[in-house]
Amino acid sequence: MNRNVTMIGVPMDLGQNRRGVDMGPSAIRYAGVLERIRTLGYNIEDKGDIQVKKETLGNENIHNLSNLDPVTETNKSLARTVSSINKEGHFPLILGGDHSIAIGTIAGMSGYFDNLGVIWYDAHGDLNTADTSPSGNIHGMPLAVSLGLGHPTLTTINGDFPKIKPENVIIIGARELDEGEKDYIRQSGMNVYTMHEIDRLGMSEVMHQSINYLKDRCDGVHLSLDLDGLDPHDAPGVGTPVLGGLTYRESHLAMEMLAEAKMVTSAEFVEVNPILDEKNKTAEVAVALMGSLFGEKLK
Ligand code: 6HN
Ligand code: MN
Ligand code: MN
Ligand code: MN
Repeated sequence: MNRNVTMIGVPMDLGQNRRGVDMGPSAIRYAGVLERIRTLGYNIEDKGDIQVKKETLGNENIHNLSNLDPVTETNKSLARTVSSINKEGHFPLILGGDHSIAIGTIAGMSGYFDNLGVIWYDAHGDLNTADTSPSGNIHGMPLAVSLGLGHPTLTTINGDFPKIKPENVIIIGARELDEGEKDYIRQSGMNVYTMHEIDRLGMSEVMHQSINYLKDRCDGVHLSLDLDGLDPHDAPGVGTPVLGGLTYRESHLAMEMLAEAKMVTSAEFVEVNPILDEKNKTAEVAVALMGSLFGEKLK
């Protein structure tokens, strides 16, 4: 993996309606992320936080899209920052914030790859558009937006084209999909390992298949890890917990196998909400998983 890592926090909580997830980057820093990754021999630099402009200009909910303006502005600036980290040849490590920030991260990455792969580690599909969303929360939409689906204000961030292709996406850990999301998955043929498949095959086989699949077709891979992919037992500090999730150990194994495969070119860890957490457990889990992703076991 790239030895030069640039870390950015995105204190965003406007993609959903539970306050506190904007403190995620601080909680992850406090849990010792810099030290953890530096110890593994990386040059990691913390570039601080992207500014989140909270003014909503009176447009709190346009077309079932809550806080569209500030979510758009923040993602534009994140996309620019991620793009410049790429230009420098560094690995972007993004700390959330709610999952709406994946819009900016992926938009910033996509220009550097012909076939960017995405591993979406999440209890949810985040494949809603304003038309299918039960909540109007943009954190339930970033994967759809990156595929070019949804409101043009979002899909045109960093260019008017789909940032990724459905066949280059693998969802891992899904167990709460809305009807519109299921329809999209069926018609696009997207690869989804729900908890059912993971129970049947085991995480080792799921990662083995995912890595082989992406290795053949992608020139870069972005890992978008929503902490609610884990079971709420192991990661309680999230806004939309869903029972029956991935364990701490399964998640480590997934990260370790990605480290061995040396294929990940950017990563984000999102949805850590310190207000809903037990001590700083979920942030600590995030940092431990980053340790594995950056090759702790290989040392
Ligand atoms: N996340 N599918 C639900 C919605 O409101 O669209 C939940 C989304 C959760 C999003 O956890 O990043
Ligand atoms: Mn450099
Ligand atoms: Mn989720
Ligand atoms: Mn998510």
